[in-house]
Amino acid sequence: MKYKNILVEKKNTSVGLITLNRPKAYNALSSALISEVSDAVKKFEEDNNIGAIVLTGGDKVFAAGADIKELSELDFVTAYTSEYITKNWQALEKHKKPIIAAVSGVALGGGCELALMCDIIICDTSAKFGQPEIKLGTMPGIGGTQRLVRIIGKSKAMQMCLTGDMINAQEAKNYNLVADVFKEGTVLEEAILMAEKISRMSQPIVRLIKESINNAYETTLQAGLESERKYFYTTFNLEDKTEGMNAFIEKRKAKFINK
Ligand code: DAK
Repeated sequence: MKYKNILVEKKNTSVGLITLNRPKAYNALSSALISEVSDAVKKFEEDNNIGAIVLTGGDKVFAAGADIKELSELDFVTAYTSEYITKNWQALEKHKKPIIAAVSGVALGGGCELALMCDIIICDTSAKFGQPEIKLGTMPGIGGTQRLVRIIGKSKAMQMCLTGDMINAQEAKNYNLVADVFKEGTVLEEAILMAEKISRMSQPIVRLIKESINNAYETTLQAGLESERKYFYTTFNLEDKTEGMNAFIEKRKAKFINK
């Protein structure tokens, strides 16, 4: 697939970088753009050298949401029966490797929801998050009333979705929407460093941890603890577990082989 709406590259062989690239339209998430992101994510999934992905919109804007010009032409029957670009969004939800969203500027509507599908969100001080769909006479459709409320709580999620008001980077940090806020112009570099660090860990363990944390959203505490314990015992089958513990005892850096 030839990409027209995104830029894709590998950083230091182990990090997959996807940059949304429709700057004139504030990186509006057209069907074509989302299908390209989905394709790029799938290719990185198949690439054994890639340990983590960074998703960014560049240094001015993350994404201003779904493409309103495209949405304005949709009616209920077409949107519902064609499952309006749902499958392509799901590629991100189902991706097994960690995805870090590096946010500068606005992440609105589907842009905020896209960041919420990632495993870690970091941003710089220029970031603003919002669910302004109500101002367009519609509502969030891909996680804004579900993922957001689980992270920032009911009251703030209600306020954001019912007023359409944005929150800034510091508020996003206070509400645990983002893991960290960095100085303007440095978030991408920080995201790549973080992705590289994750890529140096044992990849089967990275995958188990991601799965286990995501399980916490889907299950009861007891069931989650039970499955976490089983995942933990599973790690004792790995050569990387022997290497990691020996390296600690021998006071050297572990060299993981992903086995
Ligand atoms: N779509 C299309 N074009 C957009 C856009 C968008 N979301 N946001 C900005 N643009 C375009 C503008 O039309 C303008 O284009 P030209 O007129 O120059 O051709 C250009 O970007 C610059 O925008 P402005 O002139 O408005 O620039 P400002 O700096 O004054 O304002 C802004 C920037 C980002 C605050 C403003 O543009 C804005 O409020 N944008 C709309 C934000 C918004 O309402 N987003 C929510 C969209 S609804 C689903 C999947 C996804 C979704 C739902 C379901 N399923 C799979 C089920 C998501 C829905 C949404 O996100």
